[in-house]
Amino acid sequence: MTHKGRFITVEGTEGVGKSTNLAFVKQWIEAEGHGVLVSREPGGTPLAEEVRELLLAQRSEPVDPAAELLLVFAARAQHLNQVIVPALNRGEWVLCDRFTDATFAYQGGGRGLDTQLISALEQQVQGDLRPDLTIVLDIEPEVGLARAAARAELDRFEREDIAFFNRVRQGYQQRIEQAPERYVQIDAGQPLEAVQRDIHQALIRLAQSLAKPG
Ligand code: Z5A
Repeated sequence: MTHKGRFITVEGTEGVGKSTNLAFVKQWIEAEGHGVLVSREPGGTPLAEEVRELLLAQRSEPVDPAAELLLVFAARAQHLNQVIVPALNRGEWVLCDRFTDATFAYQGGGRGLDTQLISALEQQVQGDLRPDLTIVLDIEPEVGLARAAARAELDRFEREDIAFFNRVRQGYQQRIEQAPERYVQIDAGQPLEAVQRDIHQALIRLAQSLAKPG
């Protein structure tokens, strides 16, 4: 699949600062003179936002990991085809709060599902579409959870134990090791100013690579 716009995703464990830094990346893209569409996963369309509510709601019935995985990809298929691909085809940049790396990290690492199954669904739903750049904000899960807990009522994922989030964090590490050229990992435990300085450097490198002929 070829597209004219660029696709940037921001990832990490809970409370790592994705929302805070998404605004910073959006400003940079606009300053570079590009139109930008900001979205999130799960979500990004009315139907996909309904699926998000299903996924995040605290419930007494245990949620089967395979059911969780398929709901995530159901929302993604809708989001991709209704929002992301049309925006990229219009030449806009798409900036997304989480995408399929979160599925590898949460459903693969956290829940222990087979990553080959996740790869098969990724190929089925996305074809060859992958982000041009993924910013992975990395933090000790304890620190991120404390930030998230200070802010709002915990959702179904945020109630998981530290071992779960350590596996999620490892899941992100494995993704980075498999295709390091697509990722930039940033120490999100630093003061915000230092985090944004590092993100800015990564964006400059992306702009330089896009400016190269071929
Ligand atoms: N999920 C999944 O399982 N599989 C999938 O494929 C996908 C998702 C796509 C919803 O995601 C859930 O969906 C998610 C995984 C699952 N698990 N949960 N929960 P979400 O992205 O909506 O949820 P989240 O990870 O909890 O995001 P969040 O709570 O919005 O956190 P955040 O955006 O990363 O953090 P923030 O709001 O920008 O910052 C948190 C606080 O820290 C805030 O008060 C900031 O002011 C503060 N902050 C930020 N940076 C700093 C620094 N550097 N220093 C100090 N304080 C800071």
